[in-house]
Amino acid sequence: MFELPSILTADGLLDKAFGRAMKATAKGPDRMTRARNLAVARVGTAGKAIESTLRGYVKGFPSLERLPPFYRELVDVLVDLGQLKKHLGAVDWAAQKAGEITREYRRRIGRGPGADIGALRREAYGRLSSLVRQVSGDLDALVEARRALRKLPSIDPELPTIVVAGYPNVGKSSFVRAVSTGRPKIADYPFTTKGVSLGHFERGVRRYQILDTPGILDRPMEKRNRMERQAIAALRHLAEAVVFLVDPTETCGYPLDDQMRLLEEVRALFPDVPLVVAENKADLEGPSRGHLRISTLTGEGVIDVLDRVLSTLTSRDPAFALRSASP
Ligand SMILES: Nc1nc2c(ncn2[C@@H]2O[C@H](COP(=O)(O)OP(=O)(O)OP(=O)(O)O)[C@@H](O)[C@H]2O)c(=O)[nH]1
Ligand SMILES: [Mg+2]
Repeated sequence: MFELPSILTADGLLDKAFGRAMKATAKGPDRMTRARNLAVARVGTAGKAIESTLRGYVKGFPSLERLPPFYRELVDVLVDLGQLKKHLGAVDWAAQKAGEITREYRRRIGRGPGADIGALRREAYGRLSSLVRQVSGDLDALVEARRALRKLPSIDPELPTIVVAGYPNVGKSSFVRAVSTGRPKIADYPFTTKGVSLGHFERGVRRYQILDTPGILDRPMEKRNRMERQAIAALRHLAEAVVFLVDPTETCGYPLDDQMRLLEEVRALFPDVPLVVAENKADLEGPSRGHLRISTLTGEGVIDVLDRVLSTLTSRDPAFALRSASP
């Protein structure tokens, strides 16, 4: 989703800056002047590399204030907005400081005879190194944040969005795989899905996006982990309709009663979002609470769920009903 700059560690950045400085050249009428000019050029090259690289990192991060609400909440869940701002602030400060150090030493080395060129050059390198090392933890945090943000799917605000939600291990990813281009991982343990992911499908002339989400447990919001909170964010900000899957066979490892309590919570939290409940794993023995019975394994009922979801979308948007009726 986000085009973010790739970020060097403190050591990587210092290697790059001093490596460039090594290649600097200088001219001058005599040996002394050439040596002085070379030292000025080296400090300038290293300092500017550090300053501009660090500034690029700060600029390259999306302006967090202007993110759409879904991404804002997700960034907060994944990397903590407050912390991220602090790290970016520290890196910005270091960029400015690098500029100051560079200017100071270029001036002092260039001042002319009497200056100990070698010692000043080493001092400048030393100060630039310790400056970059000072923000080493901040750089590491940006590397982490970038890794998390790059994985976020690109939601198209123009397309109708269906969110698949429910307890862990009930077959949400299997459902998304069965009906869309999405290829989420499926496995027989809870929290296989660790973040939201996107699939697309077409019906007639219309294109839809469908989101797979991590499982949610029936427990207080403040106890919910990072994975559950991403699912809640998708329901809150993106869902125009919800497919809520339950597993009455309880082979998912969770009692059906707990799953039904989560269903009631989701209904209560998002009363305006149409929701279709389906009982998955109908190929196995299990009780029914009277909802649509489906099996993502055999394909039974899967299309019926989609039909029902799409009809709720259509009935809520008369303009859309007209649009999709005309060829
Ligand atoms: N028998 C049967 N097993 C199913 C069916 N649908 C899914 N499964 C199995 O249930 C397990 C969980 O499936 P997933 O699709 O990974 O479930 P999920 O809800 O995405 O799980 P998390 O991402 O961990 O929350 C896997 O072993 C699937 O093969 C079904 O219709 N019948
Ligand atoms: Mg899954």
